[in-house]
Amino acid sequence: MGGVSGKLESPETKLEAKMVEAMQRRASKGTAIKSFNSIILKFPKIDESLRKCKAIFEQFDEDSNGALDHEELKKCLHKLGVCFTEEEIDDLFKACDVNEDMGIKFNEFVVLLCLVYLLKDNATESEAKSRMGVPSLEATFETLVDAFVLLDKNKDGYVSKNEMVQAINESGEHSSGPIATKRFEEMDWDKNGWVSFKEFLFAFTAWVGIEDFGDDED
Ligand SMILES: [Ca+2]
Ligand SMILES: [Ca+2]
Ligand SMILES: [Ca+2]
Repeated sequence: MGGVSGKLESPETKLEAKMVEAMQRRASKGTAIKSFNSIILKFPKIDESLRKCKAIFEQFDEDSNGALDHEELKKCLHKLGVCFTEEEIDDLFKACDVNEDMGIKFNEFVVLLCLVYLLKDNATESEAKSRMGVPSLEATFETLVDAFVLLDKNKDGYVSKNEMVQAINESGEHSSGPIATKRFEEMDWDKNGWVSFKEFLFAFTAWVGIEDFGDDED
């Protein structure tokens, strides 16, 4: 860990600081995932549980406009048993509403729930048993957290390009350098050279193909 010169700037928001802290706490417990490839093998399972997540989303999108507004989100989190303050919900909403149109779309909703899942990790043991009353979804979020922990070798709460290269190298891919760089650039939205858990989640939901969900019916 020592000897890193380009020190990471402090997290921009209180929420991000909390995320990093929660991720570091989680990382100290280790990860159940051993390689980058094994994450990819879990995609079908993840896909399945995200479809359940879609049902929850639609249920709380009361006016069926394809996005959760503030009120709809608050009701949804309440129903899932998430006890967050008004301010925390606001912060989450802002952090996940990436195109700032004041509505949480489905892919943003998945990211938001996963952030909630991670943040609730500091609940007491008994509370932590079921953090949001949707076990299959929680298993998926656990996988996503595990995947991030696998990538974040030095456990500083961010994934650097080197860490990405290392993870893909270990998976035994040929010409892993370019692949890792490409993956990394897909993830690092704000191009600051670090991938936060939030950025990772947005990229991940795109990889799993979550965008294709919506247009089946309706
Ligand atoms: Ca709505
Ligand atoms: Ca790191
Ligand atoms: Ca970044």
